[in-house]
Amino acid sequence: LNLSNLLRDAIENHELFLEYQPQVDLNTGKIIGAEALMRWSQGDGRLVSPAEFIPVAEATGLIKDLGELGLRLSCRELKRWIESGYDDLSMSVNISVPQLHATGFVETIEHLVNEFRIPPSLLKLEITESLLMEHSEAILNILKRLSDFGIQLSVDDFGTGYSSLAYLQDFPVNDLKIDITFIRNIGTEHGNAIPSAIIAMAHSLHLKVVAEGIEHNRQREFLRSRGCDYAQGFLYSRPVSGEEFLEKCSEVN
Ligand code: G
Ligand code: G
Ligand code: MN
Ligand code: NA
Repeated sequence: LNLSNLLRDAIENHELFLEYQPQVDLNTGKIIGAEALMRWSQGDGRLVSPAEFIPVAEATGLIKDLGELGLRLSCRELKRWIESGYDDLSMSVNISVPQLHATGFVETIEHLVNEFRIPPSLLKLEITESLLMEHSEAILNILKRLSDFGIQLSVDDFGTGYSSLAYLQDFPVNDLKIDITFIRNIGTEHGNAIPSAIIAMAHSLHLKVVAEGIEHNRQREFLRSRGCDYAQGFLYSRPVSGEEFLEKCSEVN
């Protein structure tokens, strides 16, 4: 019984679901959307981390089905939020590199947006720096088609890869997510320099900045002082169910 077979069954047995971690406007404190994070609750109730099962899905080709499931659940939930009266919350979905390369990716996105009748601008795809580093025409083409369709694009884990600064101007991305490792170092001797530089650079390229993994008030205050746009982290909320997410919106927004 290897993880790959278990995962295949898990997709069919509906053991996979999403949690939503709120993203907050650093100035107003209002919730502007959420990042969808996949969860696997096995038959016996044991939780397996996506850090464990996503790489398995990528290696075995299951990522296409798993990715489509994640996108479908995200769009369905986003539709729910709109119907609950929150018509400007964004939904960020993590996309892995082989998923984006698989045939029909753009068509799948277009199909889901049309099926659920959601504004494409509310759907945000998180791609990693390494994808931009490939700097291939095929990827540029896919990202342009998504962008032309109105989908937002976000660079996840920004700053952890090789420098993709030169490529940023060529890709139609909307925002950068400063990686958690840099947020952790805020307040240490040299720890403020990198987040400050990323924010300044992003703004001069007209990109928005999301800081992820905020756990402490001093991190929030520092990022706010530097003009960072959005924040995500345990200080605000852990990833929660769709219902809990809407409850939080009704408290804060
Ligand atoms: O939620 P944490 O929640 O533990 O996520 C661990 C890792 O799994 C992160 O790198 C996150 O981006 C990734 N991840 C979570 N959900 C998904 C998903 O639906 N698709 C992909 N490709 N990665 C995901
Ligand atoms: O790779 P990606 O950025 O998608 O990963 C998101 C991961 O970050 C998820 O595992 C999520 O649970 C985790 N996360 C979100 N907020 C915090 C936080 O404040 N602290 C820590 N340690 N992890 C966080
Ligand atoms: Mn992410
Ligand atoms: Na990240």
